[in-house]
Amino acid sequence: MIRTRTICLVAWAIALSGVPRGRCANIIIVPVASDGVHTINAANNEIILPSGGQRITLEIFVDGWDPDLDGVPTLKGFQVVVDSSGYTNGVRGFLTPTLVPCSDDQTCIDAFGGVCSFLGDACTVDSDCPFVDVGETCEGSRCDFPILVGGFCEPGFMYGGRPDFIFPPTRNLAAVDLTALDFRFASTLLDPKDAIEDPGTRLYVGTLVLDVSSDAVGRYEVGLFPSPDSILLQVDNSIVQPLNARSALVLVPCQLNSDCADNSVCTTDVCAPDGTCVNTPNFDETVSCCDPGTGDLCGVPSLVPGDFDDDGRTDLSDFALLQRCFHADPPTGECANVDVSCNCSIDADDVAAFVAEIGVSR
Ligand SMILES: [Ca+2]
Ligand SMILES: [Ca+2]
Ligand SMILES: [Ca+2]
Ligand SMILES: [Ca+2]
Repeated sequence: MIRTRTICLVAWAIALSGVPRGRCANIIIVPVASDGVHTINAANNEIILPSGGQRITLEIFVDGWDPDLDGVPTLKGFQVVVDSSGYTNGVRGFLTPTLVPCSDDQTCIDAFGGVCSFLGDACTVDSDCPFVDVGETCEGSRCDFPILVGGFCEPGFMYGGRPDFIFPPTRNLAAVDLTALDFRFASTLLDPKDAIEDPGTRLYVGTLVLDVSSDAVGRYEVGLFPSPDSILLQVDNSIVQPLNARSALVLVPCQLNSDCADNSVCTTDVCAPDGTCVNTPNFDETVSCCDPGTGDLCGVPSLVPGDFDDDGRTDLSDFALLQRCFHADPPTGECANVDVSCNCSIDADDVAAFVAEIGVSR
């Protein structure tokens, strides 16, 4: 993410004269609404909720694929992939796609916005449109989640009827893949001659509806994967580079230090004046690890995480030691520095942490 931004800034710096400053291809997900009390800090791209238990709406936009606005290149397709890894980034609670039970599309339009009408390219036979009436067409969330089964309104959708929707609604092939939590929004124009000039403003590509759990405290991130997961496709089939991706933030501020409890006695939990939690280790991480349940100290951290034999590489010889030490709780002797997650237990979390370090040489 940071690397992408840097390239983008360099591109601006090179294109010094005659070019609108600060323009670059962007995808951004913006918090726009909540069904409860909230404020939106646009500068931080953050929605602030006094408490969890709310349904929030976020919208995805793209812009900037033609920085000098001279009509070249034009855009004929896109794919934007949501990064859900920050849905659990708070101290407690989580974000999750909103599930609204439904038996027809109108329920979903009522819940999430959009419009149903009897105009346009409506379905003509019942089997084509199990959740709407023959002759009806709906733009927005459909009663089609899980995909093709229905039962819930799609929590990720494109509302093609919006005036700022990127492509002419009847002249593009659009789909939102909701089969994984990293929702994937994609569309391509049916006729390349319709390719879109950069208007110099943000254009809408999709909507995401999330529930903030009632116990939520802390700051969560709703990310977008940069290139190559997300792409803007030019009419000549080349990909716009660089592509800057900007996340939305969801903050449920803490009120008390007890709001920041992280189930570890190895950290001191403080609610900072700005409503964010700070969980500071209360032991010296450079000399020992700590059991979060008891506070007992154990072992020693490896100088480089995963490089247990300290030869500068994290490789299979280190993995062999990790296998020998599995369930050595607390780790001692040759296992003393094998506790990658530093919680006085050698288990699956250490394997995951180790795998993340494989092949890293410093
Ligand atoms: Ca241009
Ligand atoms: Ca703690
Ligand atoms: Ca090693
Ligand atoms: Ca561990």
